Amino acid sequence: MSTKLFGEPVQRREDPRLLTGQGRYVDDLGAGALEVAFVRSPHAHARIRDIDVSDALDVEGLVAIYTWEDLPTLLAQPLPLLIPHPALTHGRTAYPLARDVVRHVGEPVVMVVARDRYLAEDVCALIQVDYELLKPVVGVEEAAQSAQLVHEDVPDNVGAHLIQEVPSADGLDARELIETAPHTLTFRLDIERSASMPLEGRGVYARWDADDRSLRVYSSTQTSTSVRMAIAAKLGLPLPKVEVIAPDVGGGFGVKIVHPWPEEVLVPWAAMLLGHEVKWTEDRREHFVSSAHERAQVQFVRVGFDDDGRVLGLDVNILHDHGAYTPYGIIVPIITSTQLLGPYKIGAYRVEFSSIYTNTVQVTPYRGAGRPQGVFCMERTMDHIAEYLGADRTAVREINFIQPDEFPYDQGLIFQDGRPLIYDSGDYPESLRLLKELIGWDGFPALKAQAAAEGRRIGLGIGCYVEGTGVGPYEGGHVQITSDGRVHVSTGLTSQGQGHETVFAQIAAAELGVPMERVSVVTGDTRRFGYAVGTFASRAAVMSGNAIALACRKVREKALRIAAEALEADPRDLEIIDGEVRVVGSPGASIPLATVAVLSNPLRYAFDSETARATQFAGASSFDRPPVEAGEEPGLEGRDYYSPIRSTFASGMHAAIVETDSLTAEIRILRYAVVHDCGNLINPMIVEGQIHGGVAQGVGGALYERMVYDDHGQLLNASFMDFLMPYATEIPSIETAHLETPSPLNPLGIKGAGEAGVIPGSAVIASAIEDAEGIRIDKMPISPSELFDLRRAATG
Ligand code: MCN
Repeated sequence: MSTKLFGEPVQRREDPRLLTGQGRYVDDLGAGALEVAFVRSPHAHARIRDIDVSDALDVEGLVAIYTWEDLPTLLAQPLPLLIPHPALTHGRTAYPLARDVVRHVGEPVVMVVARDRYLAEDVCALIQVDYELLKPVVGVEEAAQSAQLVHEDVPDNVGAHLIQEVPSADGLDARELIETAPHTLTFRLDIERSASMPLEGRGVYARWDADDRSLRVYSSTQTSTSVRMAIAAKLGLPLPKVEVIAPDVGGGFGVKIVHPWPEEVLVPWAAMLLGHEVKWTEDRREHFVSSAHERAQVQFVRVGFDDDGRVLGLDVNILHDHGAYTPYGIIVPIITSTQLLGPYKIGAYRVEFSSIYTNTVQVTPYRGAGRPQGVFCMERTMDHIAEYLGADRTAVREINFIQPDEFPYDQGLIFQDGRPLIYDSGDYPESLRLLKELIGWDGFPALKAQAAAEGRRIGLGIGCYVEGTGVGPYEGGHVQITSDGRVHVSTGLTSQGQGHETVFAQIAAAELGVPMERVSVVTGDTRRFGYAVGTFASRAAVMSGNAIALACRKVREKALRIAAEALEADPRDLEIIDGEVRVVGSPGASIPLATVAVLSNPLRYAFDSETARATQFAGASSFDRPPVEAGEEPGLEGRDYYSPIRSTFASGMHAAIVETDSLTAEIRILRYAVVHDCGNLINPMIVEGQIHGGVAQGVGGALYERMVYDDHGQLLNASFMDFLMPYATEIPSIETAHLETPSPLNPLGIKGAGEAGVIPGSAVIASAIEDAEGIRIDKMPISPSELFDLRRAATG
């Protein structure tokens, strides 16, 4: 492979389109479609006694009103539980429209279809739902002790309970080792609820072709292939009669991987039933109360360690707030418990979690997916050990690091993909060295003393993580070179802003030896590629990147074979440069890939795109066209799949310097440094952009963002007026250094990068505030008023 494009900071080719308003999002489509609005539950827990639509029926422009009772049998079932797990003994999912009980504010109860959204909303306001109020269960600790049940048949509100244990090399368990350790610490950590907040909410637009009995659905989804399967199954249609397309998607951050959302099956169903285009666009309040949240965990930690800070035993007990339903299984607490150990090898580990139902919005993965909570746990542990021993925080980390010569390193756990959690490669001591250099770790005490002399409080924090990325089972790529020499690449997974059009074109151009301008990329369109898993778990680069590279290699081989015949050369003597197949060392002997594409098809036509005329090539008459040989396929195209034996593990370390105002307790980030290792970089500029976006979300999670529920299960801050997201002004410029330890598991040696930036945010900021203030920070996010209260409590 030519390395010219692979690894280059190529500008994102999608940006001119997206930044100048040329993007095509779901709501840009379907002018003239009927529009949908939902009556959603205003109560956190209630039984539906009656739904009275009589006042709504006379509204001019109303087309249809549907409740659960109107749904056909397949649609009237609960939505699928996507990732079952033996520990999830009481998995529960919602009905597309509530059947008899609503379990969180925002649950859809009635669907209204009208001429436009305004009318649909007016109709919703006239529908009377009679509710019998039930006592809501709010707060994970309250739920774990409450006699009140979210689901009548789920005792103690416990959906899942799982213990994983990794004994020490000599067979001792974590609790034994903690009991006998020279030092022990016990503490509690809290992380509040937050959520993905993509600029574009969810949205669905469906067209039914009654003659063809086929559906075309546009959805703002992270997985068009799975939405397609769900629609076909739920609406009783053959798969080939359903097409699902993810057009431009304005961010997903995890929430759009859930499938099908109720709206994704209800809107196409209405389109079929009404024989008319139908669409629904989520509004912001709906996104707050009707999609999904994450984070929300309470963790009880007990750790035993020696005089040097070496961890001998770690015992973590996690209460995970799962909200009302578990459509995505227990992936989040599984990731927390298995990824928590980060770059460290510890004596023995025990982790236990209980996944608890509450009458709040359901919890599914949000960028980082359980890792920010795990890293908060492990990194707080490292800081607390250092504080106890009076040791440098980096020294305690270093002594626990897995060393470069210990890879592959088996953590002895089972990862989210059901496979052993084995780290493939990394160099944690070198990452730390780079980070300390970047942030000026060793010089910080002098800076701090100087600031103190000026009456200012500054603190330095650190956070390290390892992140399983590129989760299987597979992804595919298709590559076609047409007779104009253009290269058409498609892969089934979707894009939400990660820059896939650019990086996949870089890979294809580098593999095929063609200029990048000749390569076009399509993602998330089941018409072009029908098999895919989706975009989550920082997997697109590893999975589709490698699949596209493999497909390119097939096409390249075929091109060389055909060209060798035409040039009367040995394929081994050929190279492809600038879209031309050349005989190495004979500059005159060459043939353009465009011509090879013509030769690859027995028809041997070349279409001139300017005159729209077909030209018969190389004197081939209609009588002497060669046959398609056995084992051969016409066309210069190829398809391949990449399916890894297990995930690959990226890693990184962040450091931040914060200043806390000595009067107001306002918290300001002065510097933020990142060392990141995602194996070989396809595009360093894109990876940096991903890190910057992630860090911004990490800062949001550490200092601003939280879902505030009252005791009635009402979300009090369900708008951007009250849910504080950081502006650009709150995000410091981010200093980044890359380390590249290639993954030995995949042909391109890459690991994922899409979530990395967000993962250690809370850990790093907590560490820095603690350093500035000398007060334990064990609960995030933290606001100035909370810091102020902590100060007061500390000084009595
Ligand atoms: N990349 C690279 N070299 C590597 C690894 C990655 O150049 N060694 C590039 C990739 O080619 C891709 C980007 O970095 O352009 C992220 O790659 P990857 O880590 O494979 O992540 P995915 O593409 O699978 O994206 C998913 C990931 C997740 S899980 C969330 S959540 C997330 C994220 O990416 N949501 C995002 N980044 C987002 N960025 C935007 N703008 N919007 C979202 O919704």
